[in-house]
Formats: sequence, structure tokens, C-alpha cells
Amino acid sequence: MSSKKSTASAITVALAFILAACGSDTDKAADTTAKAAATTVAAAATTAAAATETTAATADTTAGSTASEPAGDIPDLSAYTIGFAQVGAESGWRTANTKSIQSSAEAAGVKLVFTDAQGKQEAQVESIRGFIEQKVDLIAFSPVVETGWDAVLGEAKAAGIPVILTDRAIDSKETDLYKTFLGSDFVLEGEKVGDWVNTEFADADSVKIVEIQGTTGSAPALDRAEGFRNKVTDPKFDIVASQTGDFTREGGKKVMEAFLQANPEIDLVYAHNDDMGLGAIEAIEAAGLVPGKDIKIVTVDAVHDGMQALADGKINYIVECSPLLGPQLMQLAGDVLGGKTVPTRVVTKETTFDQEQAKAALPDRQY
Ligand code: GYE
Repeated sequence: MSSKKSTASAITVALAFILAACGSDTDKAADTTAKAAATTVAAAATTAAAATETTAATADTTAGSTASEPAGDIPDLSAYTIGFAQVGAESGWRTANTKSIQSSAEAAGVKLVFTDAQGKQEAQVESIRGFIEQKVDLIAFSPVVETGWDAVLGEAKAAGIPVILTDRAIDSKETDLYKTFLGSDFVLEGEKVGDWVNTEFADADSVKIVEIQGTTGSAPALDRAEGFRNKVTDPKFDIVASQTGDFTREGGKKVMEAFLQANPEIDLVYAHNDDMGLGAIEAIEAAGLVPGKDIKIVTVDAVHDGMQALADGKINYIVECSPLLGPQLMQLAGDVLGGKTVPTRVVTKETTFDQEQAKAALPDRQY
């Protein structure tokens, strides 16, 4: 996170799973989801709790060991309703994140009103307005992009509904629009990628890099680009192209196809998430090249498919970004709803994986 970004507010959650595309309730689907989610609650609770960190970014210590997720108790939030406005379903990370939120809500007994904005800020704004109208007890959401939230969050504040940011931050001069911000340090993730690149290419004279960025204007895209550039400063590194793949596999593939056509000699792909790296692999293979060898690949997330590609030698390194935010969100929501003071920033604990570490970690990976 850039320093300009401030903090967020924590809220309480109660959940009933209502899957909705921007506000329409579908109780049956919700029911099914809730049941499915319930089966994973215990595991998620263990994992999520692990992620709870309340202080400075925890550059993690033990590369390759699955980020421990401190177990914590999920509070009883059965008296409350929480509105959660999700970004969409663009990636494996997002799917795991949704599952974690829903299963933790189920464990907390909260009524969860869940909406999916399909990647559109307008839809998220509309969802939040709907939550305010419904008079939910707390609103949590993962902002699609950083800017443009002052008006709707001001409305939530005026209605006395606390807001917790999860996963992604906002960029606002207003510091009291949310109680806390729970999520990763994306600048640090970009810096970890940069550290690996410096080591991996220590003996190279020149390195041509292409970057497949996340969603334009989103916190992870901005910060992962910034962190990378903080570290990759030697003039031998040349970022020859940088374009958004919108965090999707399809987007990563298309962007990589264009990169390959325009740049005959690429040494490294830095993809801001696993899914775009997996798309890039398809494009590289279609061009008759060997991913992981002819062109090296580094990504962020460490979801299952990414870890499998890493173990298979097609990706060279992954910086972990944990999607298991549900249990911590419930804890923070419980604190906020209970009138307790919460830290304005809660940073997720994460690690890194090379190919051997991915092989070792895969069997126990939860997502
Ligand atoms: O890295 C990407 C997802 O905001 C951290 O969003 C999240 C990012 C994640 O689409 O896969």
C-alpha cells in the first residue's frame, strides 16, 4: 500500500448466503452455497485466523512454508447482517476469497448479503447503496479500483453504518470513511518479486522484461508495479512492455500473444497474478517456446493452478497473496459491532515459493 492510502474500518458480520448479481436475492442459490461453504468452515477458520496481523507488513520469514494462518475464534454474529460487495469472479484467488468470506460468515452465524459486481465499480456502488437502504449492520467490500468512493462511503457514514475494506484499499483524503483495512501489502509483494529477479538474473548483462498488470486503477495493480520498480533498478533491466490483462487468464493470454509478436526476445514475464501467468504460458507454448526455460515467469497469488504450474517448471517463482480473509473479517466485524477499537490496518501474512517449495506445499494447499 502506498503511504497515501490510509486505513479502514472493521465491521461485524452476520451471514445468510444470498448470491446476487448486484443486489438481487437468490435464496436457493444462497442456501446451496451456504451449505457447501459450511463444510469448509473449520478449515477456513484455521487458515484465516492465521492471516491475522495487526501491525506492520510482515515480510514473511520462511519462504516456501505455507503461510501459517493463526487460528482465532470466530465470534457469534448471529444478531447481525453484513453486506459484502465482492469484485467479481475474475481469478482463482477471487474464488477462494469468496469461499473464505462465505464459510466464515456461516461459522459466525451472521446474515451475509453477498453481491458480485462482475468487475464494475458502478455495480459495487449500487450494491453498497442497497446495503444502506436495507440498513445492514456493517458493510464490507473489496474495492474494484482505488478512487471514486468518497460519495457512497460518505452516505454509509451518514447512515451510521461502519465499513471495513477487505483485500483492496481506496485512495481518499477522507480518513474516517472506514474502520479498518484488512489485506495484503501489495507493494511488498512487488518488492519480493523484484528481489527474486535480482537474484535470478544476477549474472545477466541485459534482461528484457514484459509485465502483465492487474486491473487498471486497482490497488494490487498499482502497488505491485510500484514495488517491483522499487527493486529492479539496475539499468540492465528493461521493462519493454507493460499492459493490463485484467487479472484474468484470457486477458493474460491475449496480452502475451501481443507481447510475443512485438518483442522477439523476452527473458522474463512478470504477471500480477497466477491466472494471467497461466494465460501467458498458453501463449508462449503456442509460439513454440518453453515457459519457465526460454522465457521465465514470476507471478503473485499462489493459488492451486499457479502452484501446480510452478511445480511443473512452467512458472519460476510465486509470491503468495492470501485470499483467506474470512475469519479475520468476522473477528474485526465482531470488534467493530461490539464497540471495540480496531487497528486501522491489518496486514495479511504471506510467503514465497520456488519450484521445489511448491512441490512440497501442494499436497496441503487449501486453495
Ligand atoms: O491477486 C488477483 C485478484 O485483489 C489481491 O485480485 C487481489 C487480486 C489477486 O483478481 O488474482
